[in-house]
Amino acid sequence: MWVLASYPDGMPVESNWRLEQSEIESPGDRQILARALYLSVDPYMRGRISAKRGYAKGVEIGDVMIGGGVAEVVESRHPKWNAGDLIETFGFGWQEYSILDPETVTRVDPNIGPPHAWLSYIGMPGITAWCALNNIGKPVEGDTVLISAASGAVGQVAGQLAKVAGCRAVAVASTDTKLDWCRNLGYDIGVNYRSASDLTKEIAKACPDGIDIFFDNTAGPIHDAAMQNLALGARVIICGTISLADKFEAPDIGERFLRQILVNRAQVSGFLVFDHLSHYDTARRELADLANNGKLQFKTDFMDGIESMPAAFLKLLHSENMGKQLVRTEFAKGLRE
Ligand code: NAP
Ligand code: FER
Repeated sequence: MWVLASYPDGMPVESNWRLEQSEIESPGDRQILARALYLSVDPYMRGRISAKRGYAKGVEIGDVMIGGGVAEVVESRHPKWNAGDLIETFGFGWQEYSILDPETVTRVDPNIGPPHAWLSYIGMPGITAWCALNNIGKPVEGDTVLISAASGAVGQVAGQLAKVAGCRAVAVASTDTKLDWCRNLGYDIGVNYRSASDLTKEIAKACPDGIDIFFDNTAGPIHDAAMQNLALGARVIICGTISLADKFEAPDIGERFLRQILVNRAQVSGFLVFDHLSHYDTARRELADLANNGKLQFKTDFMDGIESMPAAFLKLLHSENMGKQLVRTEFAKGLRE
């Protein structure tokens, strides 16, 4: 199991975690013991290991690192669960075995999608894309939707859902390879934020009628450039702030966009997927239908072995993942991917 060894000072590094061995314990009454098949690494984890954060859900030094996973039940002391059942839970932790309270887990039905997909396009990231776009963005046919981290777990789905809604989808990503993948997914055009000499102008060129929905996964300079290209009545979804990963503890100082918001009567909304629990089933069903009908493509980036957890997480913060980053354990051998 990986425990938090120290809080990061700026950008997290591998030595912020420590790999420890421990005995596999037995489940208590009405509990289950499960072994990991796939473990998820997600950008939100940066916030949970911030020394500054000090809020209840943060990870303490010496605690097992938090994280979601898809796992197989190996022992059950709960009447509704049997060895061999597959589960998905947000509360698995960076470890191979976990004792869980079944009230906190979702049953994985492999007929809806392959087990790993429950952590990606029919799991938290896909549901984030669905809820943020539909419930906050409220797309209208013909809208221009600009999406940052466009080739990532959330971005891939958001771009394709924008196209399903009849919108023009504009990708922002770090490399031309990622932008080529976005074009493959159906995005109309892409902007490489690293090679652009003037990002505000590049976005203006890609969005000649302005941005109706800005699906912001990054904050930082991409946010600054997009905010200067809003259309009348724009909806700005603040979904993620990953570009701040190396300065999480410092105030986010930069330009202000109150004039742009006022003049365009734009709405800026913070989004958290956990506020949308009542939409999870609908979102999952729609995403699974699209995928099963060949209308939703998705790339997953697998690393193997529990030892890879910190490295896999750091790939996200350094833009090195190609699609949803997961860690696969030896127990996942033979599963449909
Ligand atoms: P992801 O996009 O698969 O991976 C992270 C991506 O962030 C990287 O591949 C990289 O893409 C981009 N990135 C990293 N550093 C950056 C920087 N300095 N500037 C610009 N882009 C940078 O991860 P994900 O799971 O789909 O999450 C995407 C965003 O959604 C995150 O901000 C996450 O916190 C947010 N999210 C929010 C919720 C919620 O409920 N609010 C739920 C899930 C996810 P490039 O190669 O394009 O740079
Ligand atoms: C995320 C970014 C931020 C995320 C959650 C948060 C689930 C915020 C969590 C909190 O403050 O409770 O990607 O994904």
